[in-house]
Amino acid sequence: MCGIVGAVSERDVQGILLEGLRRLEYRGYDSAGMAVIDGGSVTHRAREVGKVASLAEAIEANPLTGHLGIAHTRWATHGEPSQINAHPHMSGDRLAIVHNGIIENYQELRDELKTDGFEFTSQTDTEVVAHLIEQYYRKHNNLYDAVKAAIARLRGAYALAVVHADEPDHLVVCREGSPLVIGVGIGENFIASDQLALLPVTDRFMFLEEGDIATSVGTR
Ligand code: HGA
Repeated sequence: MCGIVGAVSERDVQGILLEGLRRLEYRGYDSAGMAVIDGGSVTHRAREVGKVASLAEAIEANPLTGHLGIAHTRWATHGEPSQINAHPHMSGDRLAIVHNGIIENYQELRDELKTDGFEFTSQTDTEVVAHLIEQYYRKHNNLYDAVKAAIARLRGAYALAVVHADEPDHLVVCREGSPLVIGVGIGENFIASDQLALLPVTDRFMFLEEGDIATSVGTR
């Protein structure tokens, strides 16, 4: 079972995300990854096959510094366990997404997006969602609206957390058939697939309901 953690905060989020992933390790996973948007609105990503400890080592060598980020532990359903299939998935170099669940109509969406010029680097159903959101972002120029438009096209189960370097205060999340919780802090907000991941940073939670979509706005 996969795990999702995300944070938008006045402080650096890398340590919060790593600790959240460690707390989700008990669920089982094959790879782990993180994407963080830095102060210059650049999206940085690290992904490793194996343990969260391997990801922690990679990040120690090359820190992902920033106030907005998402992280994931993956249990493969579409595509082998590998670095290129590990989450977060990106569309271009600015949009990043983590996903729990399965997109049933991913193949038809993949074919459509390929025709529209998107290039795929993984075998996952998740990368389809990344490109679909990017396609709608180009139209709406707003991440919340782009996610809303994209999920209307999805069949299946998902919890999603999405960030875009053009909107460095916005963490957009949604759920359908897979759990997601928002953790409320002071000057910061968090999201996770299991509140256990967020206990070191908050004890105030809002549980998303089926079909909910939310945007968390930082105070920077
Ligand atoms: N379908 C995605 C996420 C898998 C998942 O949620 N596993 O529990 C993938 O294969 O990467």
